[in-house]
Amino acid sequence: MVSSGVEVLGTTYSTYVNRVQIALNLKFVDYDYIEENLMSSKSDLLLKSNLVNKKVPVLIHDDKCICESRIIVQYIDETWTSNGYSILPFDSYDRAVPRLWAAYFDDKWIPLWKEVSITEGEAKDAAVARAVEGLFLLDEAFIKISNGKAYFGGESIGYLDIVIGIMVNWIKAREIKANVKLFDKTKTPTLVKWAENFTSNDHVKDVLPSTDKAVEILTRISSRISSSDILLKISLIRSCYISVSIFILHLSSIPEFGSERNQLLCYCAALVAAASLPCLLCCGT
Ligand SMILES: N[C@@H](CCC(=O)N[C@@H](CS)C(=O)NCC(=O)O)C(=O)O
Repeated sequence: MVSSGVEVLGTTYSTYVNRVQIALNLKFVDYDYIEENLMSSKSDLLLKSNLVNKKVPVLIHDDKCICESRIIVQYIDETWTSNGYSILPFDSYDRAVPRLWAAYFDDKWIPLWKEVSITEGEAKDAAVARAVEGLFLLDEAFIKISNGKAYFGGESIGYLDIVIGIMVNWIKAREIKANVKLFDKTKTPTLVKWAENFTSNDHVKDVLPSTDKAVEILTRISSRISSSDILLKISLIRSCYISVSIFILHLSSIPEFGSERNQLLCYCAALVAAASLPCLLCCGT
């Protein structure tokens, strides 16, 4: 590793932070990791280094702060050009393609994945079908982009591998938790093979939590939420106020609040007459 005056503000088990860690590994850049405890108050360092949304990851390089995981990965690639290999291709069209699919993944697919975790019954079946359809699109994209090689980046891990790959074990964990099939060998065979290649890569395997660990974390989050850490009290009838609240919880990266919906609905039934809904219950208040 090359000593480089680099710090990463992160939080444990953040997929977005993992993107940055993998990119730094690929470039053999040494860095200091600073853990942010997002459950308590954010540090002054985080507040002043990410003025846009105060989220991790933040890369601090020679007193410059770079935010947003995808932007950070590109920054790393463009800054340490002589380390390792190029994460994004040189040709501008070849760069545009993985960027487009990365935007698709973050903006369109991740919300589908979250929907799988917060819906039940027919709504869940529909969410799973749409998520699988999304993976099918990615499988087709993989065939075109990878040119028959192991990764979206070709012979080695590239930008799109990093953006999507950090979710592999979480997707598998969600399959176990929600008893659904998302990575399907019959529907998306190349993507299933790619997922194996990615998670076993030396630059990646120590960064990502194992699937078992991810299951443990998802279980911990849902039991914490069902014991009323963060509950959105909702009525059976969805009002626009409730939709807005759910939307904001999604934006705030609180993906698990709805997974106990059945229980929530029972819990809320008693409240419907007494209180205005929605109402956010956070740590008992
Ligand atoms: N779009 C951002 C998302 C980063 C993000 O959501 N980070 C979460 C941790 S996984 C966070 O800092 N949450 C704190 C908050 O929402 O205030 C990125 O790609 O870096």
